[in-house]
Amino acid sequence: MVGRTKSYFVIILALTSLIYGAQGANILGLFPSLSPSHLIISMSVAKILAEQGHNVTVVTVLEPTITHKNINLVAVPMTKEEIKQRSETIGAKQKNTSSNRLLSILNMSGQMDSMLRKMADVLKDQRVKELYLNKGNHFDLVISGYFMNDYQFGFARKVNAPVVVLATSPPSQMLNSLIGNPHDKVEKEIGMTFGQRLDSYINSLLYGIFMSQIDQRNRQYFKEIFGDDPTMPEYTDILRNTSLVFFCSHAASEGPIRPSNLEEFLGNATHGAILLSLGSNVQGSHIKPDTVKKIFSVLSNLKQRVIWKWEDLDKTPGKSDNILYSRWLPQDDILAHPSVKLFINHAGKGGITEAQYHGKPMISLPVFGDQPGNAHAMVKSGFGLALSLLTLEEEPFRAAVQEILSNPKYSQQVVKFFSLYRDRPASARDLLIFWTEYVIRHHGAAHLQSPLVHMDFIAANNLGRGYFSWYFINIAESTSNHLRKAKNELK
Ligand SMILES: *[C@@H]1O[C@H](CO)[C@@H](O)[C@H](O)[C@H]1NC(C)=O
Ligand SMILES: *[C@@H]1O[C@H](CO)[C@@H](O)[C@H](O)[C@H]1NC(C)=O
Ligand SMILES: *[C@@H]1O[C@H](CO)[C@@H](O)[C@H](O)[C@H]1NC(C)=O
Ligand SMILES: *[C@@H]1O[C@H](CO)[C@@H](O)[C@H](O)[C@H]1NC(C)=O
Ligand SMILES: CC(=O)N[C@H]1CO[C@H](CO)[C@@H](O)[C@@H]1O
Repeated sequence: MVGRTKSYFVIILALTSLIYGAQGANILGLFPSLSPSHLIISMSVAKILAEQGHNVTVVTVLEPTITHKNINLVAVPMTKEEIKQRSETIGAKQKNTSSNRLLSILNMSGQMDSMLRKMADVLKDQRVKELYLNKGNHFDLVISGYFMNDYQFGFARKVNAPVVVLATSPPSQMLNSLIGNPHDKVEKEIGMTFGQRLDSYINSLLYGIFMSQIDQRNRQYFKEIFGDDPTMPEYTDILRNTSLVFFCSHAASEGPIRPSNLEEFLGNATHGAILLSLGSNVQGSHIKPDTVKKIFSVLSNLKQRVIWKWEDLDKTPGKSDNILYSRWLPQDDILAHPSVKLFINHAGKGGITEAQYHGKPMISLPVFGDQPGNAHAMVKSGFGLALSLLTLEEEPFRAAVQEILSNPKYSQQVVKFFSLYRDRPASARDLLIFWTEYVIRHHGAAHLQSPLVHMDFIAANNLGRGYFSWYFINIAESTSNHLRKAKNELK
């Protein structure tokens, strides 16, 4: 009797470990992005998994500020020359943009070349190759930090583990094909005019050109890095192996570190405070001196206190009693402070999400990449205003600051959002842990994948199966709708 109970017990234990058995897994994070803000998010994810008892190995270029004793770091730092070049590239982006969209998109991919090059070189580094050459290593999962680097999935194949993509951005067209999401050629929005829809369509075509360039480059890097291995599957098949994509929903707090002078500065701010931070890529020295002067002129004349993220404390934009410059800021903690009434940012996804999380209205000064799009979405949601940093003028900037400080509608709107945002069945942390372990438990969880990932264009769009005419009618119908609406607008 006793023996039988014991064996039941063993069976139950075995079953439980089958269902819940993802403890102490070996997880490999490939995070070679050269953007410090991406690394903060990726390392937060690594830390959460390490805290769960997983053995996490991460490959990075930049030195992470977030660490944990269960995280093994494989660092492939940039050379001095590479650091200099990168700073110049970002500086060039602030100072020179073409008004021609096609040219500037082509140019953007050109400028990104050196960043992508470095990321590809990281995978060729002997320290990194050892991870699969050393047969003693075993990985249950690869987390691929996303930065237009799909060739990186080849690494997951090398260590024979499922791959999860960690995107430090909102859902975007770039990620759609990986998980079989359909492409929307035109943004869907109530009340869009024909002109706006046309504009949105042209944008999506230009984006397509940009993406095909990136795709070509990825194919070339894939060949360079893994071409010596004849057992490697085709690149196209490698792309169809993504188990899951994590989008960035809310950057984890960097902890309760708050330099006491900041605490005091905010605590004493009887008229409220403003936080100005243009993110980790854009440094003060990258902004045109003239623009800095204009920003200073507006902010130094306010009765609100201002915390301004600025690297070179020997050469600040100017002295003013209400402005405190700081090289590094616990941004999340500052935004949580009740004194803060406005967050001036560069429309990075991380910063906007943090402001939304703390219910703070914003002024965004986007520069490049996903920033203009993030700023547009933020303004549309009613959380604040946006002005281009490249063409910033004093008066519109002053007016925008006054508008946000005096008109409560922005703060009300973002507070409304934040009460919805925080009201969820599980925290982002719990969801991350659950789905990561789920993919490990089910060896890639291929059943989660959309069949569209494995279908070509014709099959995916039901062409050639008698649906052809239906498809066309649909197009004709929506086109005539567009035309009717356009005519009404002209009247
Ligand atoms: C911007 O680019 C133009 C050519 O496209 C060049 O003439 C100009 O000097 C550049 N400006 C800066 C600030 O680099
Ligand atoms: C493209 O970028 C380079 C810097 O990388 C800049 O010198 C050039 O003027 C840009 N051209 C256009 C058309 O924007
Ligand atoms: C953690 O992973 C690394 C890299 O695969 C490996 O060298 C190390 O032995 C692992 N540690 C444990 C405790 O499994
Ligand atoms: C804040 O106020 C306290 C007391 O009211 C004062 O001692 C302190 O110097 C003030 N700090 C700043 C930064 O103004
Ligand atoms: C989601 C998916 O298709 N995963 C597959 C990726 O490749 C490995 C090994 O080749 C398979 O075992 C997974 O099922």
